[in-house]
This record gives sequence, structure tokens and C-alpha cells, in this order.
Amino acid sequence: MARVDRLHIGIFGRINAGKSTLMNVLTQQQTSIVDPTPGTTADIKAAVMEIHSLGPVKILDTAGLDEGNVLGAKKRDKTLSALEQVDIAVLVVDPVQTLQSGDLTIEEQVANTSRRLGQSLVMLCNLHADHESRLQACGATLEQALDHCKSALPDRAGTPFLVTDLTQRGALEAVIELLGKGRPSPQKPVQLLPFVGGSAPVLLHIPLDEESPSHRLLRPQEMAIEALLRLRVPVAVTRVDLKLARTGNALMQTREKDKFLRFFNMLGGEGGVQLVLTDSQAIDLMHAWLPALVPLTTFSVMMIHQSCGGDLALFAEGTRVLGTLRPGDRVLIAEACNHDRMAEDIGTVQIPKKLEQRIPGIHIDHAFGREFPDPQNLRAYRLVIHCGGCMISKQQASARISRLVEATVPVSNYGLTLAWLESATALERVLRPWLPNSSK
Ligand SMILES: Nc1nc2c(ncn2[C@@H]2O[C@H](COP(=O)(O)OP(=O)(O)O)[C@@H](O)[C@H]2O)c(=O)[nH]1
Ligand SMILES: [Mg+2]
Repeated sequence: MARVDRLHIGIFGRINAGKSTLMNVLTQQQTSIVDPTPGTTADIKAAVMEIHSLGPVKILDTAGLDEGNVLGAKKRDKTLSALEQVDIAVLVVDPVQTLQSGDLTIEEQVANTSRRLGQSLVMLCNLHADHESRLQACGATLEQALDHCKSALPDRAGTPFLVTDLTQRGALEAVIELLGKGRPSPQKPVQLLPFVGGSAPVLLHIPLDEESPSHRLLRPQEMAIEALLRLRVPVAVTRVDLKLARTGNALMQTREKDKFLRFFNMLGGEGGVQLVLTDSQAIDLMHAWLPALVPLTTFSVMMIHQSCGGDLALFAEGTRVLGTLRPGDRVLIAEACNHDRMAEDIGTVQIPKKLEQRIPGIHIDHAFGREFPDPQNLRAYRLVIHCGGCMISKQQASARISRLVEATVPVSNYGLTLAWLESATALERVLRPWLPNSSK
């Protein structure tokens, strides 16, 4: 995944607050149409760019949240789902407009949602050219108007705040400074194999097959080798012939097993090898061959751990729910990309077929691409099984997790579900190195 990790900045507020003006100031061009006609910004406008002090960013300009008609309601839904996916929410207000309306519903909705999702929030009070005369007309001072706006913030003192006229010189610098104050603190990168260290060897089991491309290993295999070398942990690599190991011929099976165990014992065996990391398709053999106390996990769990930001426990808990499903229970399989589906597609064919075999009468729905139910509709499901999510941004993934957590619906993913379908005890074993204190 050579995707740039962009900071997502969303611009929210009422009609005519100056959201599109802000977008254009930031992008320094006419990205969005600016006009006093309500509803000018019809859909979400996105711009990607580099801001010197912030790095790569994606900026989203949204429609006014106070548009009243049917189309307005549709735009509002899109705007609110954009709000779930930002790192920084910029709440733009025209303080005079806000004061005149005497209402803060929109501002409170943005501020509270963003706080609930743990995002950064900043407020930009945008002074239009005629703000003084409009203030006079309603007999208020600017301070009173600003105070009124700030009262929508759950954390008044802690929310970065800027008063500016976006059409004036210096506005861009001031806005960038505001965004810098709102910038979330960088997350610590997730270690690939956080529990590995010291001088005992790690044994990688990589069963190449006919389809394996020559001259290179798969990305997770390369990643593991590189991470271990950086840690100066000795790495040993071997390959079992899966076909021979699975023939009905006991002699051949024993030979493959003995060959593998000889190598394992040469490295120090049980107590000497700190971890065996295998391709998931060989988990049945490794689980059966290796003594029960030898730590064993798979490349696939390693990747899941990293892609979910280290929060494997959530997915482990969700996967255990598979064992409690009953006929009539509803499961949602969610696939974030819309790729061409092959005959043996994992999400639409393989997993449903295996689940229906194991739990006859189970009810399976699908969600593809961008569609993902809101918390209210999620509650119909006992479990959501999500794809690896390689096509969605970190922000989209965490927005989905937030919805699941809010709906209190457990979540698993393709890799862990397939492992559970293979063997529930093997699944617990491959999770253990990552979650040593887990209940099972
Ligand atoms: N003088 C001045 N006018 C502004 C400012 N921001 C917005 N406007 C005007 O307010 C109207 C609505 O602005 P727009 O950015 O389209 O608002 P949006 O609906 O929030 O996207 C336009 O006529 C803008 O020219 C500002 O900072 N200063
Ligand atoms: Mg607009």
C-alpha cells in the first residue's frame, strides 16, 4: 500500500458562513463556487494538496447543514458522513448570522459529533464585509456575537479559535496557524511484531506453491524478515511441501513432518524458538505438529493487527461471536471495494458458503463499496465481517469502527473468520502472542 497518509480536514457550518470561501483560500484557487445563493455547494468538494507545515492534506468543502428542503436533507446526510471521516473538523460561523438566528443547533451538532469521535475541532469566525452594520442593526457587539458562537463548543477553552475576514490579506497564514493548533498529535506507529525481541530465533514458514511469483516473496513475508533483521532477531526460514504433507500416505506425511521438526529442533526447539510465523494456509499442520506451548501465529494476523492500528482485541472478540451464532441470526459481510468478483470470491462465495454449512439457517447480507449502514441499521446484525479494508482510508476505517462501537455490534474480518472456520482452537493459538491476557 503505497498510499500517502493524508490529514483529512473537513469544513462544516451553515449556508453562507463562508465554507467555500475558506476552501478557496486554502487551495488558493476557485476550487468551490462562492455565492450568496443558498445551496451553491451542491455536493462535497475535495481537494488534495500539500500544506507546508501540515504535510499532505485532503480538504473537504461541504454543503450547509441548515438547508431545509428534501435535497438539503440528502446533502446533510452526506455532510454528516464526511464529518465522521475527518481528522480535523473546521466549524465555520458567521457570528452575526449565528447571533441573529438565536440558534446554535448546527454548531452544537458539529462540535458534539466531532468530540464524540475524538477528532480535533477548530472554530473559524468569519467576518463578512458588512458585519459591522449588521451588528449595529441587531444592537450587539462583536464580543457578544463571538461569545454566543463559542457557547456551542463543549470545550470552550480548549478549542482553537480564529476571528478573521477571509477576503483580507494574511487570512491564509492565520488559517494555517489555526489548523496547526488543531492538528492531532501523531500516533505512535504500530510495531509489526511488538512482542518479539532478544536473541532467540524466529522461524518463518513460507510454503511456496506453483502460483507463487518467482524472484520475490510476498509483501507480508518481506515485511516480517525486514522487521526482524532491524531488531537483530535471528530469522530462519523453511518450507514444508503442503501437497506431500497432506497426501494420504503416512510415510510421506511423517517425512515432511520430521524434516520440519528437525529444523525446528536444530534452532533450539521448544523454549529455544521464540515464535513460529506461518502462512495461514498451513495453520492446520503447524498447529498439529508444534508442541502446544510454542508461540505460533500467521502472517495474516500480523497484517490485521497492523491495519487495525493495533486494536486486535476488538476483532478477536468479534470473531469469537461466530461460535455463538444461531439459525436466523443476521450477519453483514462488508466489502469496501467494488472489484470484479471471481467465481470463488471470498466475500460473496467462500465465506457465505462455509458459514451456511456451519450455521444452517443463518441470514447473510452484503454491503459493498461506500455503503455502510448507520448505527441504527447496524443493530439488526449479530456480527459484521469486514474485508481487509485495503482500499479504504484510515479515516474511513475508523469511521466504520465508530459506528460499530456506537451500535454495540461486534466485528470480525475475512482473515480471522477464515481462521475460525478452519479451527477455533487454532485461531485462539494464533491470537495468543498478540493478546496474552485475552480471556480464552
Ligand atoms: N467580505 C467577506 N465576504 C465573505 C467572506 N466569506 C464569505 N463571504 C461571502 O458570503 C457569501 C457566501 O460565501 P460561501 O463561501 O459561498 O459560503 P458557504 O455557503 O458557507 O460555502 C459569498 O457571497 C461570499 O463572497 C469573508 O470572509 N469576507
Ligand atoms: Mg459553499
